[in-house]
Amino acid sequence: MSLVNRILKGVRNLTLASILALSVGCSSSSKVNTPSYVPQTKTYQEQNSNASLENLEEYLYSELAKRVDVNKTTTKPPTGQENAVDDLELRQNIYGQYYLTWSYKNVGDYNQDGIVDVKDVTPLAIYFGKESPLMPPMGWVPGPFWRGDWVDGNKDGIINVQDVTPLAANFGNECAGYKVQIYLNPETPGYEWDEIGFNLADPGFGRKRFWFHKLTGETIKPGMTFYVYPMDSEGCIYDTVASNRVTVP
Ligand SMILES: [Ca+2]
Ligand SMILES: [Ca+2]
Repeated sequence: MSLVNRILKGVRNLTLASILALSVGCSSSSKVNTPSYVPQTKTYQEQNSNASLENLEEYLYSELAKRVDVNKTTTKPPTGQENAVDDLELRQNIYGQYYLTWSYKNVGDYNQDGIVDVKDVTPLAIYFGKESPLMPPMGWVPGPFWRGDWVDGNKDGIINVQDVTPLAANFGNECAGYKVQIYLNPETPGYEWDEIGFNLADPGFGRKRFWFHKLTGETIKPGMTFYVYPMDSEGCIYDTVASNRVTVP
């Protein structure tokens, strides 16, 4: 079934009863007629027992039906403050050469493939009911490189059906990489220095990470300031928000 048809089906299913039933992970159609609000205090096990990929997908389509213009198929880069990089760092390697590094941010892209779409429901089903940030693999210590919160779209500390809403709100957002911008000094306007493609992101074991090594000792001077913007596949950064800035000491 095409996305448009699934969304239209979502419209047909968009009744108060069905939303309430799905919002508590109810998979039985017989329960749709007797919805009841279950507060956040419901245990993780109870929520997990009712979470299915199908239920989450249907809830997503219902959410999309309320938001998406089904005739509009264009993508756009991740916009807004919630998608702005906030951990850009300027570091030096053992040879004294500077490089930039930052974490990938694209709310709703739960499978971290660069685009927010229906495939991002699958990680929700996998991690459903778990606390966020998710624990790193055995032997890894939580730290700046481990930001296991990429599936927790609403940042409430738990992976559940409420993380469908941020997915729907950002549906279609595409991050094809980042543009690296620079201020030569505080008195001059910033301009585009270079860019890095999404395919070069380090998958790691948690949130994807970018490492930008195209800074050379000859050109990097004290006072230079760097920041990054997410871009879509057309290089568009319209309405995106710049990262934090880092300055060469
Ligand atoms: Ca995705
Ligand atoms: Ca959440």
